[in-house]
Amino acid sequence: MVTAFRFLQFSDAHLDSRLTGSRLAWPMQKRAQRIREITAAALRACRLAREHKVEALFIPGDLWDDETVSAGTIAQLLEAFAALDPTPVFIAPGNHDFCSPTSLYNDDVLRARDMRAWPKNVHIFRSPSFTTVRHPMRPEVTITGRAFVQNVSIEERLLREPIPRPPTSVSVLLFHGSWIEYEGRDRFEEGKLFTAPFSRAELLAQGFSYAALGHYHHYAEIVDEEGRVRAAYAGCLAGRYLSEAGPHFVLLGEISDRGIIALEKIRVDERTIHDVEVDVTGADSEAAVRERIRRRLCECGTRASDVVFLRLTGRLPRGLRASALIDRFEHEYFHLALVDLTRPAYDLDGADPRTVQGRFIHEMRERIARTSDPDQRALLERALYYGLDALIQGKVEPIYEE
Ligand SMILES: [Mn+2]
Repeated sequence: MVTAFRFLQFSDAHLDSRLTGSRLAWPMQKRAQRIREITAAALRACRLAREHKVEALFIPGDLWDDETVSAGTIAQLLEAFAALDPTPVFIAPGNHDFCSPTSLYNDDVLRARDMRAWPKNVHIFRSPSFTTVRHPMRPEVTITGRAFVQNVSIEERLLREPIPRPPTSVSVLLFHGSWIEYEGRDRFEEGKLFTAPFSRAELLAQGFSYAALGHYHHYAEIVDEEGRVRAAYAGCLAGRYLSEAGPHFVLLGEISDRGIIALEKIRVDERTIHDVEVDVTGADSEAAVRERIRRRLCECGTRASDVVFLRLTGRLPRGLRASALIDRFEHEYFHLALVDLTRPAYDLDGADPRTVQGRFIHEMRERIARTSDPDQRALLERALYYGLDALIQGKVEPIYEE
């Protein structure tokens, strides 16, 4: 029986990622602040490793975004890792922080930029093939990993064939890739690479004590037949996009020769992104609409430091504009983004069929009912409301576009 081995795991910090093109529509200043906060969260995670006296820090990839990461951020990271010496840090580069001759994992590149070299307590898995190293202080513990060497999708099933390694009582795998049974919200995100796919069965057949996984951005675990956790994605370090709504973690774990005996989730970011939908149908005044929004935000557990993505749906009383109703809420959060999907509460059923308006409603609703294509249907619905705006209010504004 070996003494339990303690580790800290985090991944997918995506340091200095741009945060542009997000549905959260970060204003420039808050975006800059958020980018700094994510770096601070990574440094806090490194401090946690020391506070909890772990024996290793495991980072299964996407530590930074290669195209945008600054020298200043890398310098802070290198200092934080060096401060952990002699505790080793193991890094398996992912698709966003791939390890190439021109990447920041190369000491020559750092030197050319007048930066310090990688600290000696950091082990980077630089080869695209699996290699295994022994823990410097715990020879009964092995760590196996590989590197992405460019940001391209790998179709090959890398975990299909057994990975050769010496027999030991505790074996850890660091792996960056797509677990095919993963169900988190970022799985089908636009632009998300499906890469180095593997199944639960393939991973379990490898027989590692534990696999620290990277690539997907929500916590997810793979459990064996005995109910023991055999692999986990810590998820991203801090939320940046709508698909990253919810809490994010660093993992503090303990492994014995029986496998994982403890795995604790620790938050290092004070903000949570919330995806909140409020149906305003039936709220017949400005005050009633506001009250409904307030109640829903409260139910969702939102706090002042959080980021809120607010979707308003349903029928809004005529003359009320959603954007005018939420100004008060905007100031209550670090950031609030509104998507107004409401339609005016026109009485579609009660329209008189002898009037132009009544015939227009009837004709448009028939066309909508005959359409099975969702895009065509959405277009016809918008046309119905633009037409009614013209007929009833005598004024048309482009307000029904998403
Ligand atoms: Mn990735």
